[in-house]
Amino acid sequence: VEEGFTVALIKPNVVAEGKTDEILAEMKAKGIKVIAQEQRQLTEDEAREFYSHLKDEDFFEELVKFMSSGPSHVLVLTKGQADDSIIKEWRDMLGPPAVEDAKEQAPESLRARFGDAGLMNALHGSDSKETAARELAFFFPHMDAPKLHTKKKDVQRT
Ligand code: YYY
Ligand code: MG
Repeated sequence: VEEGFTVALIKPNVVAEGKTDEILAEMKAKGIKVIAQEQRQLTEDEAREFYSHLKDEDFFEELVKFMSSGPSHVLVLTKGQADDSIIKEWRDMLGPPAVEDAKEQAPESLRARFGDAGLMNALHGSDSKETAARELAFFFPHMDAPKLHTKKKDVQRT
């Protein structure tokens, strides 16, 4: 990949609340560009696969139900930089995973501002370069990561 990227999800609670455009505007204000995006409702099986690393957690089934409860907005994000700094930058914008912690520790963060409670933390961001590549393949299988540049005419750009 010539430009570092991360995979973000605006989760079903936020899409249902009609906050998608507001969050897209915040991304733009921070200089983040959207390489690809799609509104998509995960099936329970897809949610299980997406969060398969959490399958032994006691909250797993609840997480699967929530993530498949309505459409999510799936995004591939970049700042056009060659390195992977967008991964950490986006996660810093998200704040801590638990909404209660986000409100206490990072009140300006997106999870503090858009999260509901607990699991319903509004947004996802890939946690590493490897995860970003796996998640890109999961959501946009035609966008083979090393060929991102040559394939981008295939996907919606904003
Ligand atoms: O990557 P991130 O979303 O920040 O956290 P993960 O540890 O990957 O957890 C994924 C997902 O699971 C999180 O967004 C909410 C939920 N979750 C939870 O409800 N309770 C926890 N103790 C940990 C995670
Ligand atoms: Mg994670």
